[in-house]
Parts: sequence; structure tokens; C-alpha cells
Amino acid sequence: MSRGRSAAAWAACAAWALSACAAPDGAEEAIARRAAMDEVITQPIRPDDPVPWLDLGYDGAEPRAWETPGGGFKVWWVEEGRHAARRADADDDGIPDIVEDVGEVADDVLAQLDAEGWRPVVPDTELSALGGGTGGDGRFDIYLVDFGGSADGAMVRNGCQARGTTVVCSAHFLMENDFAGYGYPSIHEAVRVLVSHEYFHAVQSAYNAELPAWFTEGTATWFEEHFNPDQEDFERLANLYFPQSSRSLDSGPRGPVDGFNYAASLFFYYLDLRYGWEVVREALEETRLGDGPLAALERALTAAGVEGGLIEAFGGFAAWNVLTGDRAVEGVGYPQAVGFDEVDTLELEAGVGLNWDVEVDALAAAYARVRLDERMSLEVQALEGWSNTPRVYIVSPEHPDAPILVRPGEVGYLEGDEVYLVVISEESAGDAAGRMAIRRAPQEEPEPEPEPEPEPEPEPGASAAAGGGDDGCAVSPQRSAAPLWVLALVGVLGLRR
Ligand SMILES: [Ca+2]
Ligand SMILES: [Ca+2]
Ligand SMILES: [Ca+2]
Ligand SMILES: [Ca+2]
Repeated sequence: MSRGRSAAAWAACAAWALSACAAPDGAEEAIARRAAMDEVITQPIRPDDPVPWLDLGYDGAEPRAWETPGGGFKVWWVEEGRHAARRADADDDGIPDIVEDVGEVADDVLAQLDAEGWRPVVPDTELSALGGGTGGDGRFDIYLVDFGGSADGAMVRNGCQARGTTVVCSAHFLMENDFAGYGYPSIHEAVRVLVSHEYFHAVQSAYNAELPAWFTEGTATWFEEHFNPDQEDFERLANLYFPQSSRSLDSGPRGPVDGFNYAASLFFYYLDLRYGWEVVREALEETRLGDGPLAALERALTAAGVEGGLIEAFGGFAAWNVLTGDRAVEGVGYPQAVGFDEVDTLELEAGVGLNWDVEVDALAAAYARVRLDERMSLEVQALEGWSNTPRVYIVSPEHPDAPILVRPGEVGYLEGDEVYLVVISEESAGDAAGRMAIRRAPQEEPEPEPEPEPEPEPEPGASAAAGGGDDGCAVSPQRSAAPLWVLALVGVLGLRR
């Protein structure tokens, strides 16, 4: 989608959104359901319009609508036909329980958003589709339909308009009518997940309707947790990030069943825990300048006082991600750390020294666990042919909450029995590659007076680098060769570009 389309063209755009999963570990299933619905639609768009869209019309059944007590929503349903809502009506007032549940949760979501200062959605009376109607008034419309397992919910844009530097849209959403066979722990939980997620997409559309899916799905999935920490949908989807942490956060999905955009919610969750949820709101606000989410995040983080901005935040995120699953440390990182998967790490033995040549994509990370026999130094060296050199964070199990940053050209120290190395690019765009040159270090403290330092600057750049004579011990440095050496060449050094 590009800016500057006619209102009619914009009106024809729909954005599908996600949600949740069925089976206990049904993340893939949920994503497949979602992806199946990921397309652009044409008019008309509401279930009570005469021509059903994607066969999701009410087929002539008389639609009923309930106006929620909070006044912001109308929940639509039918009593007959395949889209009929669950009939259960505990208080016997003629409004089915599920309709009341959806409406009351919607009121709660809206109340929270208002209290937190998010922008209101664009009313459909202000921007409505050609022939798509408004649902009768400016209230936000939610339609219960039977997706039959193909999706959980879908945010649909009614009409869009260029305003200032961005395009904004009004929206409504469709929601599964009974969740029969979906496997949620309860209908109420399904409703809370769906309504918070889908409505957040409508909120995003009031800021900037042209944001990439990793940002929209990432923040909408984060919002599920922000609204209701008790649900597990966020955890299931965020957990997909760990095995894919070598992918750029903004790389987008690969193939039809790829939850990476939803997994990006883990990053926003980190920002929330680390700097406060307001950073997410401010980042969304900054997207209104129309220069993309990375620039927006950079400004929001800088404004929040995060020295080093996005890269600094991403580095802290990458460092937290090594402390999950069996590596989790009580009180450090995510509260759910023990239940999360683990990132892939290269296993290295420091021995008397080694070179780890590593390539990383932007906003991605490479990990190694290094076992140590003695205290070692680590210098981050540039590699020929690469304009970007990565930075590394040393995460020690002894001081897990205080990763040590070592930037290109700098030297850090590895101590204890083992440490984790977390390598990320110094730039938020473009790959980076560099050499982690690990050498025997003076056994005393790192900051001796000027004189004792034997070889402070080994010899940057040079590929031979290594210890050339470092310490008599075998460190037959030179690049590969060194069969006895753990010389880990990670990533293809073939120049990408
Ligand atoms: Ca009722
Ligand atoms: Ca309306
Ligand atoms: Ca159904
Ligand atoms: Ca949760």
C-alpha cells in the first residue's frame, strides 16, 4: 500500500488480524488460520451488507445489535443461520451471554486505552466506505460471524484518508461467533484476547494505517498481555521468537505459516518491562511522521532517556533472551523466563584462545556459550570487506543482570566458568560481521597501571590477529588452519552484497 490513493481504493482495503490459538500449543495452527485470511477485500464489507464478503455475510438473517453500557460499541449478531451466536442467555434479557461478554470486554479495553492516553479510533461516520455503511451511527461495530475455524477475528477497514504525513482509517471487526472447536481455555479468555487484539489494530489505524505487519502484529499481540496478563496467547506467540532470534526483527514473515510478526511482540514486551509501556504508545505516536517504525522507535526511546536509543534497547533485549528456559535466573529478565524456549547458542571452549568470526543481520542476534579454563580477554575486531562491525554483550551467569558491552575495537574480559556472548549489529539496518578474538588475559584485574599491560592492542584488523605469539601455547593463530583450535566460523562470510 502506498500513500496517496483515492478514498475509494482505500476503502477497499482490509487488514486481517490475528489471534490466538486453539490447541494447547497451537501457535502454528493459529497462524495458519490467520494467514489464510490475509488478503485485500473489495466492497461491500459488512456482514449485513447485501453482498457477503468472503461468504461472511448474514445471508439475510435479521441482524440485531446491542449498544454497550460504555457507549462506544455496537455488538452485532444473528439468531438464525450458520452465523447464529450462542444462544445461552443467563439473565434472560434477550441479549446472549457472548454478546454481552464481547461488549463488556470492549468497554473495558476502551476505558483502559482512554485512561492511558492512546488516540481514539476514527469513527466510521467520519470516514466510511462507499456503500459500506456506518453500522447506523459512530459507535464502533463488532460483528459475530462463524469463521468455522479459518480465523478467530479480523479487523476490517471501512475507509481511509491521507491526513498530514500518514493515512488513517476507520474500522470495524468481525469475531468468531462461538469458538466451538477452537480450544481456548474458555470463551471469556478467547473474547478478551480477540477484542483487545483486534480493537488495538483499529487504534493503530488512527495513527498510521501503513505500518508493516511486524510492528502492527507485534504491538497488538503485546497489547493483549498489557490488557490482560492472565492470558497465555501472548506467551505462546512471543515464544516463537526464541528459535528465530537470528532473523531481523523487521524481516517480515517467510511463507504462509510463519508467526514471526506475532513473535515480534516479545520486543515490545521487553520495552514495556524495561522502560514502561508508554514507550510503545510514544513509538506509535512517532509513526505519524511517516518515516517508518524504526525511526519512530528511535525517537520514542531517545525521548524516554534511553541512551543509545534503539540499538541499546535491542542489545538489552538480545541479552535478556539468553536467560530463558533452563538458563533462566530467578529475578532477572522476563517473569515468564523459565517457561520460554531458549535461543540457539554456539558452544565454544575458550582453551588458550580462539577466534569466533560471526555475521549478524540487523536487529538480530548471534549467541555463543563460552566455557573458560581461565580469565580471557575479548576484542571485537573488524573483518575485511564488511563495513559494519558488530558489538557484543558478555552475559555472565554470576552477574546476569549486568551484561558488559564491548564495542568494535574495545576489549572486554571473560571470567568464571562460562559466559554467554550476545552479538548484534551496531546499526539498525544492514548486516555486520566481525571477529571475537578471545585470548588469554593477564590474571590480575583489568585495570592495572599503565606498565603491566603486556599487549594492549594486539593488532586490529589483521586477520592473523590472534595471538600470534600470544602465549607460546599453540595459538597458531592464523585464520582457519588451526585444526586443534576451535575456530568457529559462523555465518557465511561470503559477502552478502
Ligand atoms: Ca443476557
Ligand atoms: Ca458505527
Ligand atoms: Ca463458530
Ligand atoms: Ca500472560
